[in-house]
Amino acid sequence: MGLSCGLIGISGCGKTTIFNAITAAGVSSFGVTEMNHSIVKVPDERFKKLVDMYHPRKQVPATLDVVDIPGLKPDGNNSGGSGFKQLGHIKNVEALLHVVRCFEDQSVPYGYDTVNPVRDIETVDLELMAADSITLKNKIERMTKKAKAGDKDAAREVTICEKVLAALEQGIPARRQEFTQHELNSLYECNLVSLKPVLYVANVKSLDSGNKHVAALTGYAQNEKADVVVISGKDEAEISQLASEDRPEFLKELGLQESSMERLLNTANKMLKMVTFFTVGEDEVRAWNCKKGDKAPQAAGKIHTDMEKGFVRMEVIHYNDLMELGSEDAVAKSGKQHLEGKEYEVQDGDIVVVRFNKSK
Ligand SMILES: Nc1nc2c(ncn2[C@@H]2O[C@H](COP(=O)(O)OP(=O)(O)O)[C@@H](O)[C@H]2O)c(=O)[nH]1
Ligand SMILES: [Mg+2]
Repeated sequence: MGLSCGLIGISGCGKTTIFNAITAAGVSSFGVTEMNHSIVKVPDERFKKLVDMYHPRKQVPATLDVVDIPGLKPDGNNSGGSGFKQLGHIKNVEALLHVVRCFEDQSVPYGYDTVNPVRDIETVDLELMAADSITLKNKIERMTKKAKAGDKDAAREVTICEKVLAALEQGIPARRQEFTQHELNSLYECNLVSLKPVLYVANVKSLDSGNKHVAALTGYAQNEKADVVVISGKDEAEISQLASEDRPEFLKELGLQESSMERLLNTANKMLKMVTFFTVGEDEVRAWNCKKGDKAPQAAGKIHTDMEKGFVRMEVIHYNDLMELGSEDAVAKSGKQHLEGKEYEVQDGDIVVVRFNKSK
């Protein structure tokens, strides 16, 4: 399963347009209430090279789930947690691509008279925080009852939730609060939406430098150590509809080396600390994703749950060594193949074989 990202932002900021640019889906921009969903292949040079080397019968690149979550309409009445009717969809994604309108165009309807990225981000964050407040209050209520019955763990959970709630009430989204690992574990089941990592997408009319809205957004994002990707949504959505061989020329005209999708995905992968590893062979070359720090059995579990349960060991060579030395045999002879156990952290570019006991 791929990683999932949700496009969020105020109605009219360009989410659907950017969804089209990323997925080349060609979805109508005016179906405001429709939720669009697409699975996109993550572009990866290494994957292509492995396919060239093995000529497998089947090739499966890593994928990313992209969801276009219908937005928030600013009507001055959005602070009660009701703006995002689609909140459930936000709960289901692992990362948020927050699209921020940075283009001025009176002809494109928008809830506000002016363009103001910081105001827009704060409006959306208020919504996310309102939803989290409800989640936390519910948990506090449940845990308080247990605590009264003498459950010490529940009492500690109440303390943690109250701390987060107090900070939310001061306007600090959970992702900007500091937590110990213990606190994070305790909050895990709450699935707080304001804790999800955010990548800001500045939607501009043209990629010329000197857009003051982009500058404001970038300044804001720096404060929370978030990344910003600048996209000319409309132009790139149009380019994504062209035949793939024609796209590079038009991208070049915009002054771009790679498409917005590639820039977005690369930045999102970095933000989410994703690790790509591979399985190779004549049958199949396949790319997999896990999180940085995942141990070998967890990573093997992405391939098959049996591999996690019955994990014995992992045989690993690195992509770079394979490319440098030309074959698996050569890598093995050079002593660069290694056998790893349950404590091994899978590295980006690892090519693995999992040995495991089949469950009965
Ligand atoms: N001028 C201009 N219009 C854009 C740009 N991006 C999107 N739009 C237009 O803005 C309108 C709203 O975009 P849409 O993607 O539907 O926004 P959503 O409500 O966030 O999904 C559409 O009419 C788009 O054509 C842009 O970069 N420049
Ligand atoms: Mg839309």
